[in-house]
Amino acid sequence: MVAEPPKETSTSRASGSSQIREKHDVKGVFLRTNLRHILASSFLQPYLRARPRVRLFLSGAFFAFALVLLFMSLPSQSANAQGGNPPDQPRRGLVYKGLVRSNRPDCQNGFDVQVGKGRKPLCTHGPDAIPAMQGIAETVPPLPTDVGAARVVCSGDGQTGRRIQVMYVRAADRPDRYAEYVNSFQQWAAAADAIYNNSAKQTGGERHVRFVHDTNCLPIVENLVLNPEGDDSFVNTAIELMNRGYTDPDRNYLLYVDSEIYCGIANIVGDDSPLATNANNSGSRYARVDARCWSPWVVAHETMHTLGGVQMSAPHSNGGWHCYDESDVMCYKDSPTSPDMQYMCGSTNESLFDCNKDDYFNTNPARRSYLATHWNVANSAFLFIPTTPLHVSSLVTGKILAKKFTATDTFVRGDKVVYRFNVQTDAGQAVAGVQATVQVLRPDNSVSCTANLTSNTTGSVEGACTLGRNAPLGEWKIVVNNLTKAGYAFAPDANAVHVYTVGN
Ligand SMILES: [Ca+2]
Ligand SMILES: [Ca+2]
Ligand SMILES: [Ca+2]
Ligand SMILES: [Zn+2]
Repeated sequence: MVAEPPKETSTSRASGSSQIREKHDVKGVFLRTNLRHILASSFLQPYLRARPRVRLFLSGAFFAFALVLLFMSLPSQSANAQGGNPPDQPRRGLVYKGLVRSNRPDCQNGFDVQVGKGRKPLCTHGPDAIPAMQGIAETVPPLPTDVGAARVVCSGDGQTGRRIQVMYVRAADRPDRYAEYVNSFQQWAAAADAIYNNSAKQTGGERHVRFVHDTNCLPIVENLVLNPEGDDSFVNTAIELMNRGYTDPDRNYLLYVDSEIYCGIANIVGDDSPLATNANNSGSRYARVDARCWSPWVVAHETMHTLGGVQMSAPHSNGGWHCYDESDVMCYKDSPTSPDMQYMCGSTNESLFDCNKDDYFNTNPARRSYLATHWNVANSAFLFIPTTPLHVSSLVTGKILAKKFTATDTFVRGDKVVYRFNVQTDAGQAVAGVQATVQVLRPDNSVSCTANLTSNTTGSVEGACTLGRNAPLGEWKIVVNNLTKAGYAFAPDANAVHVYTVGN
């Protein structure tokens, strides 16, 4: 059957709709003719008689009333929704169980995660939908084992300070897949770290995630078993983790949860202060990534939330703790009412943070710009700029005889003890301009001399300490206590101490 184009002539009487069209199109008196007769004694009468301005008001009121009727009559798609939560869409990882619309100012447009009496609720923007690129409905398979790729950038002892603790979390009624996946968890963490660092490089900087790691720079993955209900909702997971002591303010927790409920969901707090006291600059926050979304991209997205991106005051905030200036890990249309995406950066930026570096991450923000005056995750205490380890080498003592340095470890009272050492990297490369703090200690470890010296162009440092007439006899020590230079860190070892003897 071929649809007939609507006729524009007054001869058409084929159907009611063409009749209305004809009258409306031809004469423009549609309301005054047919409908007025039909509705002559209806509730629309006052509307029809009213003046235009009142008519406008009445039509607005009628429209609103009709919307309410329409909404009430919907065969509740939102049967699962509670307290005005959006409808669940489990296939997309959108589950709102246990979340309560927040009215707290630091959780604007978000949800309270009510973690029990006497505890301040946590905040979340809600579940993140499975991204198109993830595009699967099952557990992500493990990666080929590659210890090299699983390493992260080492930071200090792997324990102290603000760090992200990686955890494998499963409910007691789920099979244990720790051994099968532990290397993959490390690899996804390391690849998420690359997203942070590649984003820093865009502004000439360097930033790595400070993970809890072992001496081989492999992130330590804790293996935690929850009650059977512990994985059922974000609030259950948070409560059980808190009850079990995962509340260290120096830790944010990256939870690889062996469940298919969510894609990812995480805590965030509304605090856009640029200061180190920003609430997002300390723990303990939870970033939960479920098995359908185990990937660097989702790990990067959820951990970024726990570090405070994207604040509602950001220039391109979409009003839901994300952004609309794509391409960007943190930007997506997270609700039908959020602004449409604007493609201001190329598609390669989809695996990088902050298109144009103006909303939440910039290692070098312009003076007075938004990120110079508001919370900038590049300044997070959970991130760090790696430093090159500096070592002391060839620390020796000696005397100057005939203007020449002669090495010796034996001295008498009144001697001028000259010491020398080199400053170098792990690779043995000399480093100039390093500030060195040196102490000369008596046999009882009391301080005889202290000096602040600087390495010369060949990385060499020289100092001296003269022995007094009453200098105690025995074993003395030269100790290099610190080496400082931007981009480097002192790595003390046995080479930083030298022992010599003072005798008669
Ligand atoms: Ca369960
Ligand atoms: Ca995006
Ligand atoms: Ca941006
Ligand atoms: Zn998100």
